[in-house]
Amino acid sequence: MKLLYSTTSPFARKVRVVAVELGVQLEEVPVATLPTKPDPILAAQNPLSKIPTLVRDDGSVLYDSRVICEWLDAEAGNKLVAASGPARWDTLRRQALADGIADAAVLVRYETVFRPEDKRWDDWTRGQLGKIKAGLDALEADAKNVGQSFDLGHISAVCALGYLEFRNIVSDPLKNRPRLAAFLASALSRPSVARTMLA
Ligand SMILES: N[C@@H](CCC(=O)N[C@@H](CS)C(=O)NCC(=O)O)C(=O)O
Repeated sequence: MKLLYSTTSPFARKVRVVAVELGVQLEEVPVATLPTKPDPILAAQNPLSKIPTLVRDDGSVLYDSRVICEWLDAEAGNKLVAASGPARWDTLRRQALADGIADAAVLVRYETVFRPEDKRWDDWTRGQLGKIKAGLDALEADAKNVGQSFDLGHISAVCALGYLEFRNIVSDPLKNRPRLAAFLASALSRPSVARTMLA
């Protein structure tokens, strides 16, 4: 199976971490992802020209990190997302929270780096930064029982935090968030996390 990805994407990293956790081999194919200039290889597989996009061995395609991660996990027997019950919804809610932080962070980057300077909208950026701060506070409140489990929600949190630090979207997202700092330190000892650092 081929994963269309970039080494800088927090969403593609979710899939890469999940693949290592589940012991699934993916052929990683780097593609460019500027919203203003779709990569033709990516556009041919995904009408939205977004990564991650997974091309399965039979040629069929899955896209959006949530769909790809859930499919990989279902194939492996629900190791990272419970098949049903409260644990499933807790995991998926944490994934939505972490992905929402990453979405806001990617929007901040597009606004502050790629949008022409005279068209930038500070209130928009401030609004996205507000979502990131509130999201981080919620993750901190959530980060109980550090190191006891590592499911798709935790993986999503690692990838969102990694992106904030990698792109320096907010200064020191772990400051005054001790549980989140302990969670990330513990996650970094996992090969899946260490091997997929954004670059
Ligand atoms: N909800 C999507 C978000 C994917 C996403 O935003 N990917 C970005 C890169 S980090 C992208 O492909 N951007 C290119 C574009 O928007 O055209 C997911 O979870 O896969």
